[in-house]
Amino acid sequence: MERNKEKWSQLWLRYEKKENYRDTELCKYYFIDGFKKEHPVIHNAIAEWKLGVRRMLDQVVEEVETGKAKKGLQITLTTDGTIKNGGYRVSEKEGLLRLEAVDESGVLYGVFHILRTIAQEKALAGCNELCNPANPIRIFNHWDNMDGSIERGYSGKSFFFEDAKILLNERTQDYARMVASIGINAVVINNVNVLAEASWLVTDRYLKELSAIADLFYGYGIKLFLCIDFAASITVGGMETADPFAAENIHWWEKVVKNIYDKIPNFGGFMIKADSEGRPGPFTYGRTQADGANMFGDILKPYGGIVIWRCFVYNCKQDWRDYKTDRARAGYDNFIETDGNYRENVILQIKNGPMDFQIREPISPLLGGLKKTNQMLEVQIAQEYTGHQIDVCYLIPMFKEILNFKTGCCKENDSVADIISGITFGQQNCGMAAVINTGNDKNWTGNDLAAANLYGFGRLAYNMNLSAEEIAEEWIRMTLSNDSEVVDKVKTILLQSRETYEKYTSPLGIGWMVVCHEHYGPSVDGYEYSPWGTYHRADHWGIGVDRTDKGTGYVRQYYEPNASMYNDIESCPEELLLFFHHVPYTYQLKTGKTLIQHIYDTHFEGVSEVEEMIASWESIRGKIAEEVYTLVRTRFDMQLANAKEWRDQVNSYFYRKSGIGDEKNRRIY
Ligand code: GCW
Repeated sequence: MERNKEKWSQLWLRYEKKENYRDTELCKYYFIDGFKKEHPVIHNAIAEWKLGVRRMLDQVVEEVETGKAKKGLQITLTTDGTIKNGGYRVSEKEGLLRLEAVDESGVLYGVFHILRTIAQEKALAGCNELCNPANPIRIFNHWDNMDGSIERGYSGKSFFFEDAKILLNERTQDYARMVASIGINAVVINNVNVLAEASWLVTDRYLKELSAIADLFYGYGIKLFLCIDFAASITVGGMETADPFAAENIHWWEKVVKNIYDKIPNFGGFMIKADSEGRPGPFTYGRTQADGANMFGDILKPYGGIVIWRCFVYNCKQDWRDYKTDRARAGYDNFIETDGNYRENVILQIKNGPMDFQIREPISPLLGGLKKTNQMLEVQIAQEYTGHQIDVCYLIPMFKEILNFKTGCCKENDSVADIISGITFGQQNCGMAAVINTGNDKNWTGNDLAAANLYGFGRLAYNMNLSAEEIAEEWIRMTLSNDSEVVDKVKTILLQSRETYEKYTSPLGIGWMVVCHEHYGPSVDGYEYSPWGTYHRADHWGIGVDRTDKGTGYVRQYYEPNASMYNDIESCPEELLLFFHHVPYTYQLKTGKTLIQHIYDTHFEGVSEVEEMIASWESIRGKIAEEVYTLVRTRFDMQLANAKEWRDQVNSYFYRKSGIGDEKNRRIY
């Protein structure tokens, strides 16, 4: 098959040839009205248009003079007030396919929209669609290190760095095309843990290469951001202090920032992980998180730069005997009092849950807890805790739940989606971030099916109204096949995969139980006696962390009615039961089952569901590229083995703790 010949996969931009596409005529000619052809973004949009049409419709696209053509694609700069920056309208009338936008990115996204329509074999004739980006900032966070390794990377090495060198090649360009095609407009290329050589990225040692990357990105409407070492003035500059109030520190950064913008005028700004997991930060100097963030905000302001400051600040040297300190509380406790103290160009980036990207967590109470501070949601499509891109775990349904959560911060427009998109508090600097799941593997994401998360995040960040199912279907059609059996079966696999993963791993929101540091495979007590603040507190009587008023009091970080809902075991959503309550094994769930029986049943079900997925995958063999089929099939074997291991360890553990057997007498060890 053709894909074997590719150096790397073209993912959803593979532009497979279409037989019998009806609207071919609409794609023969194009003309540009109002935009400058030489603008890099317009240039790239046209190049993509030509490529897509040549490959899918076997047709050479011709440019004609404005006004001469009566049919074809007309790209128009409009002043239409309904179209926002990065937005577009695509409509067709009497053979004229109009793409209207107010800026170049809108044109690029519009072209990708049309190509997406063709790739899915859908009609262009008669279309009329207005699309505006929901979130101002739609950013990917790479955790790539300069030696080429990737923290939490499950698909090969970095394609940005190798042996302390910056890479820039065809693959970088394909990356930019891919992410632009789904509406991403910002990228951080290096790890938030800025170690050793990476601290030097902000200096002349690397700025030339970085400027070339920024130029390439610019042509695809993407801004380059860098993660910085909070203490770089010490580690790189040789200063005595990184105190945000110290003049020598401030001056050092002023020079650094000026130099960056001299070389990269379009530079986006900094992302900073401070006072977290051993990284330096303002707390070292007795300053607040706001003091630290604002120092950078002030320095970047004259250049239009932005500071993205992470809220992942917690005590990672906890004593497991201490039942009062609660890691879940940390983000809120560390940041809530600084609400309103941040500069306009500072954004707080908040992980979706209060812990750390578990398969099920409540929503971070900081989202909406903060009312006067720019905030951005951070999710993780790198499957650190969700199967390492070996196990299938389509995360878009989870992201939808997060976005739809009603925080209670206002009477209306109080959902996470409203908050991060700027609707609730009128913010401009806000949006969505994802820790990305790519590497230099041929298929970019290790498991081919993991690319659905890559695609899905971008589409969702651009249009939060899309459903997880719509996104899955688009991705399957463009990546695997338009065959209806393939679409249906793969969609079912994807849509059920998160629940399946949840079933065979840790139950009812408790999380963890993973092999330490590695985070793949079961180890029920792996983190139980560790300093990381990640405990399940299982004993002979029951399991779960009491975060109610009687416990750590975490529930009170939510607004009403959520606080009371979580506080009361009766109204607490059952999928989060063990996150909020310490519950006896004999507790009866709404299904009528006891907690212990629920644990047994879900673990057996989880494994059966993986077996069903495998059978379903096997049934589409021959209908999709063999290379993809085989690779995913191999990963399914690994997933099945993993699921069985989880099932047997978790079930045996709880059988041994509780002494209560399985009602159905299945094999427990
Ligand atoms: O999930 C944890 C990871 C760390 C990561 C950290 C973070 C980049 O285990 O590897 O560090 O989160 O988000 O900063």
